[in-house]
Amino acid sequence: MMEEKEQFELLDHIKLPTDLRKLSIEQLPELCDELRRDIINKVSVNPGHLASSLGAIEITVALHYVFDTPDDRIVWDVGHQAYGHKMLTGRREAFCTNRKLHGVRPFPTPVESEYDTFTCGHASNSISAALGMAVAAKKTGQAARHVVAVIGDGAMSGGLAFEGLNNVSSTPNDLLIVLNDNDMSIDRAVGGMEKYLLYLDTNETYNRMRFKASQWLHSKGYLSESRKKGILRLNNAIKSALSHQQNIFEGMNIRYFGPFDGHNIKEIVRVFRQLKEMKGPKLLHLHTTKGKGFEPAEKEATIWHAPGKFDPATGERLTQTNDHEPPRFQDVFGHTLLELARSNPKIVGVTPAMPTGCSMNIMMKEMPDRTFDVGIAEGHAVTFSGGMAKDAGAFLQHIQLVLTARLRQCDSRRGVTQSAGGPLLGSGRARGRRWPDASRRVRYRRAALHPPPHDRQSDG
Ligand SMILES: Cc1ncc(C[n+]2csc(CCOP(=O)(O)OP(=O)(O)O)c2C)c(N)n1
Repeated sequence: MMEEKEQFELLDHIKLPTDLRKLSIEQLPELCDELRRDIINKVSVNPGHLASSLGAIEITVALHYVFDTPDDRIVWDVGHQAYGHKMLTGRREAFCTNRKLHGVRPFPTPVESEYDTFTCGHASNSISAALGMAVAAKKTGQAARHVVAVIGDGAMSGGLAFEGLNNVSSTPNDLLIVLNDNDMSIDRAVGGMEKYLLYLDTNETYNRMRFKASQWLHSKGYLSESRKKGILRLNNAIKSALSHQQNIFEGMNIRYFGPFDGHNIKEIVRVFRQLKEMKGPKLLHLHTTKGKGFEPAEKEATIWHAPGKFDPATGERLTQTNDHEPPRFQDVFGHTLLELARSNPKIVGVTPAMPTGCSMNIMMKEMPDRTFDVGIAEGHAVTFSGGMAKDAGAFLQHIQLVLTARLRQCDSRRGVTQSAGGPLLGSGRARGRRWPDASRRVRYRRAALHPPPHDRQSDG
């Protein structure tokens, strides 16, 4: 299929965010539509991640509209939602080379652009990196610089994100954390944090009232920095009393705002402008739809996370069925795992947020009680498996991880396999040495795969 060269009234004139900032706020909804259509067209012929970028369009446009990028810093988490960001920051023409050798890289990286503030690829690191930048800005006399971390609800389930939040709460900084909450990881997001965010949504009226009240106090000059903390504490106490639950972010001295509609571009711009001027760490909770604006992706976000080629007009996926091709490594493993689990009741499956990507969904369907999606938490996945293996006498735990993300659990594996005594079996997917993004290259294969005793790993 030939790539369709659609003309765009606004987007065609935007080479860099400085062009975007010349538009009126009234023009932004149209720009968002154009950017969405352009991404859909381009990804349909040159496959990559789709649904996450479509869901983050308004956040992307609003950030570059309100903040003075690249001097202000936007730190993306994972980076698979940053196609809009790449298109608005000088890489639109070259985007047809996305994920190709020497082409545009799949995730943001400072090697490619000054607008890419940090190397992305693996989840949950944006808060830590952004906090480091916020502290560095103060140390280097650039106190006016704003730093924003953009993190998905899936990535927020990762331990590293919690470590970042913990440090944000105790280090003086003006960081803004944007929580892009679409209820999805690659598969449906899981875990206590996810349920907690859902609860926060249900307190929308309270949160809106509080935001308006704080705006009013601020405009009247009643909200001095010294008074803010006291008011925040009072707010928390009232909210906790009303809801019988503490706001986890505010409990950590990170001011919480939201949830707002993450597709209402005018509202997000307004909120960003207000938060930009606010001192201290704050978190803005935006509710978005993964795959927004492309019906098939909205309906089946997991498939459309990275759908391969497709027809943008009909939404039909153009998967090549070549009978001569060998089956995918992860599918062989998924079927084998199920077969083994049927004959050995001691086998369980543990996956850190990759049931579909690593084909553990095959076992999940038949044995939901013996499979565990633990969220984006590689270290936890391994240690949790070790605990089970030790006390439930399970001989074989099958943990599925993306190979390169396994580096996050190397240390855990050693401790676990020693105490569990029984074998752990891991499998993962990997890219080649020449893959255009460093986070997915298997340069560290040896470190990731070298097995401690009783630990067998394989990769494909
Ligand atoms: C450490 C690590 N584990 C697993 C992955 C695989 N992975 C890529 S994107 C993703 C889901 C991220 O969900 P979220 O942050 O909510 O973003 P969304 O796609 O929903 O916009 C996962 C699990 C990864 N990139 N890094």
